[in-house]
Amino acid sequence: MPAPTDQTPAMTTGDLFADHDDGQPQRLAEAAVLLRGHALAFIDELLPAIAGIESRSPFRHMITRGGHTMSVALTNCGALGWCTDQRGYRYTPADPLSGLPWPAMPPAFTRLARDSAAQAGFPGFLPDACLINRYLPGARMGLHQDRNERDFSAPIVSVSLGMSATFLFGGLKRTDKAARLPLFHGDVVVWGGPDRLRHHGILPLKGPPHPLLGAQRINLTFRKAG
Ligand code: MD6
Ligand code: FE
Repeated sequence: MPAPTDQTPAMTTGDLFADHDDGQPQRLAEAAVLLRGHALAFIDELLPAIAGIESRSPFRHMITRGGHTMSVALTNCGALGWCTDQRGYRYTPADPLSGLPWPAMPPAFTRLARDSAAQAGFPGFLPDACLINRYLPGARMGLHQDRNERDFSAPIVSVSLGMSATFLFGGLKRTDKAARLPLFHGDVVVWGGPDRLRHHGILPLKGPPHPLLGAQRINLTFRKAG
């Protein structure tokens, strides 16, 4: 039995999300797959790329359509970036803070997203948008659907870095009971097809700081938005 590491899920989540630490994709639903640790092979490229993006388009707390300040801070890269203000949610070609285009999608991001999608059964995925969410302890993401993209036929690829978090994986109806799935540094979730509009969220971030990233979790969410 190997020593537990931050790649090893705690065995508290029942059979569906049990500790199959065998490098194989875990099927979460018909068209939703968890690739444990799949981003670790890219980590030396991802972290400097995030620093470069952040230097041009810093993390900021946006205001939701309902007028609440998000606990998660976000930035974007790629041709389109996800934004919210009191007028609502949309994708924009420019960072509203600077008026400049969002930073370009780093090649390592594109490769990771494409490779992850292909492993999950979605070959040829070419994202034009990467939303980068930063959670500090206590930050959370309420149950939501990702439905601001033009076409729902492309999957979403979601990469977790840093502190562990509990992902809520719900159904197509907001009131469907959500499963809880622990996500660890390097994990990648891909979903599309019939699961593309599932509700999902993140419980308030808590727990020990991550050895490499400290007291934060960073989530990269790749979409084809335009
Ligand atoms: C997060 N993720 O993991 C937030 N959306 O911090 C998302 O909102 C998300 O992980 C669509 C598909 C996968 C996701
Ligand atoms: Fe989402």
